[in-house]
Amino acid sequence: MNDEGHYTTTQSLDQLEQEIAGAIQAIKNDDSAEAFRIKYLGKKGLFRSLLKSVKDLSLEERKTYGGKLNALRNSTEERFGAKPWEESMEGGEEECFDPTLPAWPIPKGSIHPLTKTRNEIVDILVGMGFELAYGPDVETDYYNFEALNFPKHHPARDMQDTFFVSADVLLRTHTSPVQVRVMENQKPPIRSIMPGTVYRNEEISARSNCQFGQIEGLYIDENVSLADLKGTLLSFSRQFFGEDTDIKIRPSFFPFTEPSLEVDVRCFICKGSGCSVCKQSGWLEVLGAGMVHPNVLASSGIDNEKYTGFAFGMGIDRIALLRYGINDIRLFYENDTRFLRQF
Ligand code: 2U9
Repeated sequence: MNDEGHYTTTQSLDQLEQEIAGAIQAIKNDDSAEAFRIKYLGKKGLFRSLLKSVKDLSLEERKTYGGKLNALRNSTEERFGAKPWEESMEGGEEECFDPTLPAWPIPKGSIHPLTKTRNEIVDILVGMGFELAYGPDVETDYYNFEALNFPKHHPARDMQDTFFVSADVLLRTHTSPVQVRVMENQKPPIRSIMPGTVYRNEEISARSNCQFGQIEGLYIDENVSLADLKGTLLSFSRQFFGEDTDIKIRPSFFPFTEPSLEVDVRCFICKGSGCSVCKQSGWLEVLGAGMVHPNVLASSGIDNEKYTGFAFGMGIDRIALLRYGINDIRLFYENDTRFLRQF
């Protein structure tokens, strides 16, 4: 039996009215609205076919049944035309707000591997009693070279290595000028560390960049000895690279320290047996250090008869490369989130 068969009596139209009310309430979007329209109000819809059959009824029935059917069709058109389903939508189906849905994940940033490495180094050194000091990236020749005992024609002063702003102004090539400023402004004992960016006019490659992060430390007091330096570096290396770390000290040269030395740590990847990170040597070169040159103390107004000091420096980028087993330093500066997301 088709639908019309159900609604051929005046009483059954009450039932139809209820059915229609429920069907309008169930409309949620444009597709279900169109389905409703076709079913009830369309050319081949229920009202059309019911109204067609009215002509076959008796005069009395036509009046009662026909009148009621017409009224129901009009009220249905009116209620459908008011589009009550749109009230629960804001600007269409796509924007319909359902507070029960799980929220979109909020993209989270992460700490940059260079920042992470720097923070870990700083935390260890601060824990050992060093205080932080900062200074300008744009320096004068005096603070970057002269006060640090660089002879007038030292190759590091060359245009090839240094970015000059003018004959006397340059981008610092190390963080040591900050230590000079600290020495000028403080009396010993001085225990300071200086993290910061330095600039060198070098060809950019997987191994070196024209800017990188550095941390230097300086300790000046009476009776500071090479043994204090060795103890400090061993303690730092064990805290940073692991408590079973061995260090190896080799002689070196820097204009601002005498004697100067370089420190290797036992490769923390292969534990000394040889791997690609340590180039089969079993050792990794991680920092430079030395006893502050008496000329450097004197030029910043510190009595070099009474005081001695040690200094050390390390490149943050190089340590981060080793630590995370990365083979190209440029990755740190490209800000590719596929790389950064891993830290
Ligand atoms: C003052 C006196 C002495 C700081 C030092 C080094 C040795 C050193 C390098 C490590 C890798 C630079 O980033 S790197 O290329 N640094 O080897 N730095 S001693 O000596 C100072 C600093 C300030 C007044």
